[in-house]
Amino acid sequence: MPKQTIEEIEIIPVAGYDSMLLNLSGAHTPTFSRILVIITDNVGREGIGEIPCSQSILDILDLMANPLRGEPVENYRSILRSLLDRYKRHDAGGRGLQTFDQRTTIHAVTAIEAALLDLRGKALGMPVCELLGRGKVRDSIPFLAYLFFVGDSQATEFDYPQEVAHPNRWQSARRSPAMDTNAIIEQAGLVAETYGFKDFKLKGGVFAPDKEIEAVISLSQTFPKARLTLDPNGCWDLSTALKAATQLKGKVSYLEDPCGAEGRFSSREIMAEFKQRSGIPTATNMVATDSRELAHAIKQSALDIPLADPHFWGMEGAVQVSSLCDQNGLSWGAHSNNHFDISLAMVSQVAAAAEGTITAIDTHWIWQEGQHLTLNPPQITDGAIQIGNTVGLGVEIDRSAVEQAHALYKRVGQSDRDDSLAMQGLIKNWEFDPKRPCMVR
Ligand code: GKR
Ligand code: MG
Repeated sequence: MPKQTIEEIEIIPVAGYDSMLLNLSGAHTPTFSRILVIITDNVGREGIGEIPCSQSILDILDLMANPLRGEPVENYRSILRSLLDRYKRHDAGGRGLQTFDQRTTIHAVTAIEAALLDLRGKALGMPVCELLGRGKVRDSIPFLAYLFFVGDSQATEFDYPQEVAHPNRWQSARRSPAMDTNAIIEQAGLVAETYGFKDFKLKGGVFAPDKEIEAVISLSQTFPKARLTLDPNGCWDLSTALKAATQLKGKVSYLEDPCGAEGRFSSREIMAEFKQRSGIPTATNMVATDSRELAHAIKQSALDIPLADPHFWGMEGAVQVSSLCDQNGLSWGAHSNNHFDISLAMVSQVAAAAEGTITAIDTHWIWQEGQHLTLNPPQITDGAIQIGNTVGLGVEIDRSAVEQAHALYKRVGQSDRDDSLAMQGLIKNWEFDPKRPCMVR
């Protein structure tokens, strides 16, 4: 049999529509951008990867792509290792202070990893999860309902999509403002009805802590059986987080990044103190984002649930985190940003191979569903995605949808995410402050 080799690599920035979702970084603009990497092998099979978009990732992918042509796909591990070694200096500054991870190399390499794993799986007739870690561990992947306060986009000059006439009750509601507890409860009800979620996460870092705590308490009363969490992205100081903990104990299953670095103390030291004094388990996508940070977090007992998003850990890297979790009595979870269906398939395959206990996986999909880039997007039913008999990532690219999403990207003309732009439409001259909720100015 001839070797499977890399024939062609396409790097395609794409955009999709979004709601005015509020978070510590500001407000989501009407569109979000992602990068697709499509690798074609010597018999014409296509492997796909999807990652967040930035100009620096696009530039580095251009550098990485050319030398890969003609390489055997089965050497994907050494290909990925040498790319990481060669370009790791670009990530030396870490993830940055925003709610989203701003590294370059790890994202670029993950896009190539996903596409190569997809190709390998297709050639071997097996799902990607069988190629990761110790193979498939589970078939059913639980996801959570990711609730957001939503700004009044009509009060700004930005042109957000309006879907009020959509036949689906959730999709007709998701672009409308949601600025108080009642609106969050309504959101939770609609997504639970549509997708069957049993877990809810509220994005905090928007209003003063009391208002967000009130919303979570109300969620716990309305959905007494649900697992709940709140994520203020580290903007509370330790004393605020501990006060919140007394009100939320018994109502949340864990708190995500309730606090962060403070004065002379590191984020992991403060999280450890919070965890010990509050007795509430902690999760993070901010303070344990690479092996060295994770090792410190484990040594200091700062953490119960590392949210090992494969987009910034790599797919195999995220599965390795799950083994570490299993050996250290932690649970594994994954973080998300706005994404299309290819990322949903990537995360599902990684979670299928994750060892030990996993917590329901984050996804922004509820805000995007309907904008598919594949012919067969994964479906969330009963709060979960079933792996079933997938081959590769289990999705096939929809070329015409990708063309349209690329045309939208070109029309928007913005590759890097900047939530301060739309936020300034709500609050004049608004500036990011990692220690102040975005509506508190
Ligand atoms: O989509 O606005 C957002 C979130 O705040 C995102 O940027 C975070 O990276 O979902 C993320 C989180 O869990 O922190
Ligand atoms: Mg988070």
